[in-house]
Amino acid sequence: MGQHQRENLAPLHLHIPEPKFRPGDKADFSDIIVPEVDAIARPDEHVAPADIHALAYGLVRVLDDENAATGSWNPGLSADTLRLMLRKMLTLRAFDDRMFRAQRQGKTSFYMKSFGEEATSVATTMALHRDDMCFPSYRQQGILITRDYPLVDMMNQIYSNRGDRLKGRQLPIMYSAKDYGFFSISGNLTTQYPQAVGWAMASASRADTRIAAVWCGDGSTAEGDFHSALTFAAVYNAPVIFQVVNNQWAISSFSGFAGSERTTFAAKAIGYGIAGLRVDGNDVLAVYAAMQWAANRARTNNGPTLIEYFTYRGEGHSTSDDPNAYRAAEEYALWPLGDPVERLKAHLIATGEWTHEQHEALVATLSDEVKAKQKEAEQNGILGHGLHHPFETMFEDVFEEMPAHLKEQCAQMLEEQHDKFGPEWEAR
Ligand SMILES: Cc1ncc(C[n+]2csc(CCOP(=O)(O)OP(=O)(O)O)c2C)c(N)n1
Ligand SMILES: [Mg+2]
Repeated sequence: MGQHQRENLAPLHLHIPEPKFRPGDKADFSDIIVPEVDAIARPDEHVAPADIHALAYGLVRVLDDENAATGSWNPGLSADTLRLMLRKMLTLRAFDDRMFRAQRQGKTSFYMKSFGEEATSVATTMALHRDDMCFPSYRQQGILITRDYPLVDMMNQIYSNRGDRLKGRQLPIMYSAKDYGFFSISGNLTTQYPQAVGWAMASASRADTRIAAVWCGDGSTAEGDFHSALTFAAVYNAPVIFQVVNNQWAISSFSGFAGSERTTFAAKAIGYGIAGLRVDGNDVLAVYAAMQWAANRARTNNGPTLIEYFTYRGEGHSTSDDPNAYRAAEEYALWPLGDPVERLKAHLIATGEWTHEQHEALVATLSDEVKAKQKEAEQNGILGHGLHHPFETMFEDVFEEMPAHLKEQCAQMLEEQHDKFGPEWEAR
């Protein structure tokens, strides 16, 4: 009973979002509208944001139901480029599988896969220039793989071993690679959004030619940082591309808690007066085309774009999660937009540029390659086996000259280690 209730008025109540399907239910996605390819044709890259509101509610597609590439958004990529895209996505899948298993084997404490979302990191990176700056979330390892970052270095970071370029200072998978245009991943959701805008504004204020691209999840759009970033970018017309990987879930919360029952994520662009595109995130060609369109706009001072990739998180949130506890089984198999790798494969086979045999052979080769890299990385150590950066390095790299109080603390730590583990530990 409310404290201030008037008898002649209906009591107020809140709406609490509830996902449509729970464990034990059979998922039914028949209410998801998948428009025809080219339902809205590709507009000129210099179009005013106010003239393309419909694109924020539509779904940019290139691969049709038979996996033929059609329509005005078709980026017309060569078969070689498409095979490279396929290779990168398969490498990512092989890498994810090995590292997930490594966590289960106790070789690391944590891992996050990107199964089902591979197009949103691989195809987007291929549409950018190599020197454009990426501000990823934790599920865009595909950027590093696409930019040929060494897999062994990624694994060293996951194992926090003595080869880890980040010296064990970051949670596994939170890479940082400045020389690859890959900003340090932060566990604090959406902090990368204002950082990307700041970087893009700096690039423009220096009359540079590089642009910034930033990724976050559907759930992350509920963070204040998302909105202040969009405001800054709109005000200053910053050369930045905002991407929302709408994989339907934020750990165990479905996208409704971030507002998906009310509008699309792409439509948030409209309120800020910037361009917004909603894209089939499992269609590599549509993802590439959207990023290319947005990048061309940003590069020609036509301002920021917000792209929503409509996709599905095929597996658990992380190795610490079990989606069987909160969502219906087989949701991924029933997802109406299919699987990004399977669709590209089918497209290449249909156009005579690929065969099932070639595909199987490539999957096997990549699996062997990743396994070999894993062996190499494990020479540098795995979790709990002692081969990590020396403890004293945790005090380094903050101050140019280590202040006296840190020197003292470091010495005290070494002394305590000595007392606890003795000379054996020191000899390592
Ligand atoms: C500021 C902040 N709040 C909460 C968390 C805990 N958290 C980590 S991941 C996550 C879900 C994010 O979901 P989404 O943005 O959809 O990305 P996805 O995991 O689906 O890729 C949450 C709530 C966090 N890391 N940081
Ligand atoms: Mg999500």
